[in-house]
Amino acid sequence: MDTTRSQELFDRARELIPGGVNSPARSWTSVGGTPLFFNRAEGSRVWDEDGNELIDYVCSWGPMILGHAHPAVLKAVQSAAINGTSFGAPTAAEVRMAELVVSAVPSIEMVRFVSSGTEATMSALRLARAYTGRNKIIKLIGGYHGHDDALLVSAGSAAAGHGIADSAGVHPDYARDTLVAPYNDLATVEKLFADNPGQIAGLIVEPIAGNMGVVRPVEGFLEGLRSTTEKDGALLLFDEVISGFRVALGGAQSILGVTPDITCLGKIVGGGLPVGAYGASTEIMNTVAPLGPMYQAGTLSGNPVAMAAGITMLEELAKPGVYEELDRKGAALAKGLSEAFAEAEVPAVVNRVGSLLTVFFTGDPVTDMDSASATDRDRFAKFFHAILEEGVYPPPSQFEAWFVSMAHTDQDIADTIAAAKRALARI
Ligand code: KE4
Repeated sequence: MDTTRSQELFDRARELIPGGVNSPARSWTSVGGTPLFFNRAEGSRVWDEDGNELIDYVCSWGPMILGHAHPAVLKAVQSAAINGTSFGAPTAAEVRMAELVVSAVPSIEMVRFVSSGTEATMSALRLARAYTGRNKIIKLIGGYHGHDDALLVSAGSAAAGHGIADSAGVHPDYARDTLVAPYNDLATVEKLFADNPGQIAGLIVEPIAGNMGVVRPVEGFLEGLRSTTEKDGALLLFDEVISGFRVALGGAQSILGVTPDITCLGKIVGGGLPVGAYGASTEIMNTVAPLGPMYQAGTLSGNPVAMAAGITMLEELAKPGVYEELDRKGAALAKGLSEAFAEAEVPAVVNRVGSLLTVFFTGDPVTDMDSASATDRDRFAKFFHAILEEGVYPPPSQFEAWFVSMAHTDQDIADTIAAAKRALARI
């Protein structure tokens, strides 16, 4: 692949922007090489500055569940933008968006929009502390919830790939109140509650983990978190920034049958524009300013252009058959990849939930950060570059999810599997 233009841009970008990127997940640090600079995307395809066309499984790390540049989303954005891009005043679009979120997500009776997933989880934590009057929180090792200080402890995603699980600059007093347990380890969570009775404000968890790569909750794990938090008077927070509107319109909570106290949303909810959200019962949300003592604000929160994208996205996703189709395509891709690895006699597992999946190079199950970290990450890096050369763009990191969209055709899936076979032959 000719990547001359990307290289030139990367050289210049690195003089101006730390690592040449505005988010470490894009830096390819864990797979090596020069990140491709994209300039166009449509449906399941992305094009880089050197004209290379790729089948995309990053999909902007999740938002592009309808495929890139969806005509209805673009039309809604354009129609909104010509009326002005931001007023700093309430709009009808925010009401419509709130109606869609409240009607879709079981735990949400009232919602506040912000501009990123990080803002959503940061605000949700503050809300849990404000509502309970307690200071400690629990998160799971390998859970990534954005870059809020209290949550950059044993984090996943690029924080794990970069070995900065505990980021520099986080005040030790702040991190001290963040307790951690391995994902899927209910006994350790219960011990943390026993050792800190009446002191935990909330436990935040990705109900389907996406930032260790995809890891499912084991039978009874989420139910155990629900009953343990309830018993202690702590809140249960579901970080559904990835799983929200991804695995079902109501998110993981609607298919796994466990209802949290607070839900955090992002990615898909903004249709590719900057939107995050946190929601809960009216009783809990009455704590939020201007109603209550917990302050949270934002110049561009509920931005009308972003709301237009989100409204169109959610209305499209509410149409019948969408999630069955996403699951069918996810299953076809996972099956084909597994067969390709078996044929090449390469030990690999594919963890999948719906249209979310991750390939791990290991012969053992991957159920938490330890087992995810123990997989063959060198082979992942080699496979990444080899399949890229074959025209397929998976996430440039082991600790991320592959995202399948409504725009990925059966032919795309077949081409991806064929590309994987050729890639395996190369490595
Ligand atoms: P943002 O602030 O990046 O919008 O959302 C933070 C966040 C919160 N919760 C979960 C479960 C998340 O996955 C994320 C962000 N995900 C990463 C990668 N998995 C986004 C990619 C990036 O950091 O550039």
